[in-house]
Amino acid sequence: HRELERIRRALQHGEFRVYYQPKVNMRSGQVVGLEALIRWQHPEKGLLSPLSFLPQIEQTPLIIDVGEWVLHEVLAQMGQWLQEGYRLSVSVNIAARHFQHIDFVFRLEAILSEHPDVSPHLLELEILESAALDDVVLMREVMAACQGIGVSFALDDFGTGYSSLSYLKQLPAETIKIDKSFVHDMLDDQEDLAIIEGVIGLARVFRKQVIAEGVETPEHGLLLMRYGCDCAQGYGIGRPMPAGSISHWISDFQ
Ligand code: G
Ligand code: G
Ligand code: MN
Ligand code: NA
Repeated sequence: HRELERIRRALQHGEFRVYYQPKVNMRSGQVVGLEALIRWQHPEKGLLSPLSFLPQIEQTPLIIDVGEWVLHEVLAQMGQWLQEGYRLSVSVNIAARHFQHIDFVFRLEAILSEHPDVSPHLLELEILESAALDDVVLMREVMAACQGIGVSFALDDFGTGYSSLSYLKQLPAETIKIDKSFVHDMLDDQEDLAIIEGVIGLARVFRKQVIAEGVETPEHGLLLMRYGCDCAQGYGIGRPMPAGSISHWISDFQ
C-alpha cells in the first residue's frame, strides 16, 4: 500500500507526463494522429515506463484517477495544438477496469465538456481485446454510447487475445492495431507473417482501418504496405516524444 500511496502522490504532485508517438498513413505519408503514452518523471529514478507503475494500480480505483488525468492532459494539449494550427487526432489507452466503470460514459462526456475547443471526433480510445473477455455485451453498449458523442475506438494489441475473431464481429471499433510482437518477427517468421496477412484481410472484410505497431525498419513498412496495411507506428517512424517535440517532428517528416 505504500507503493499505491506513492503513485497517488505522484499524481497530486504532477509527476506524470504524456508522451506522444506519431501514426502515419504509409501510402500518403501523412501523419494521421498520435498515441498518448503515460510516463512517470520520478524525482529520483528518472523517467519511468508505465509498465513499472500501471500494473500495480490496474485493479484499484486509482487507475481511473490516472486515466482521467491522461484524458484531461491530452485534451488540453490538443487544444494547444489547435491554437498553433495543428488539428491532430490522439488515441488514449484506457484500462479495462476504467472502461468498464459504471460512470465511464458520463465522466467522459464531462471531461470533454471541459475542453469545448476540442472536437470529440479527434479523440480515439484504445482498448484491449482481452478487456472484452469479461462482458462483450457491456463493452459493445459502452462503445456505442461513446461513439454517439463522436469518440472512436481502436482494438489494441490485436491478435494477442483469445477470441479475436468473434470480437471483431461484435465490437464496433473503427480501427484494429496489429500487435507489435507479430511485426517484430514478420520478416523471418512465416507464421507471424500469416497472422498479419489474416488480420489485414479481416480488417478489409469488416471495413476497419488497420494500423501496425512496432514498425522499426523500412523492411517492415514495405512488407506491411504490400499486404495492404493502411497505417504504421513504431520507432522506425517516430519514438514517443514530449508534446513540445511534435511540431518539429511533423515538419521534419513532411
Ligand atoms: O509506452 P510504453 O511502451 O512504455 O507503454 C507500455 C504499456 O503501457 C503499453 O501497453 C501501453 O498501452 C500502456 N500505456 C501507456 N500509456 C497508458 C495510459 O495512459 N493508460 C493506460 N491504461 N495504459 C497505458
Ligand atoms: O500496448 P500498446 O500497444 O499501447 O503499447 C505501445 C507500446 O509500444 C508503447 O510502450 C511504445 O513505447 C511501444 N513501442 C512503440 N513503437 C515501438 C517499436 O517500434 N518497437 C517496440 N519494441 N516498441 C514500441
Ligand atoms: Mn496502445
Ligand atoms: Na499494442
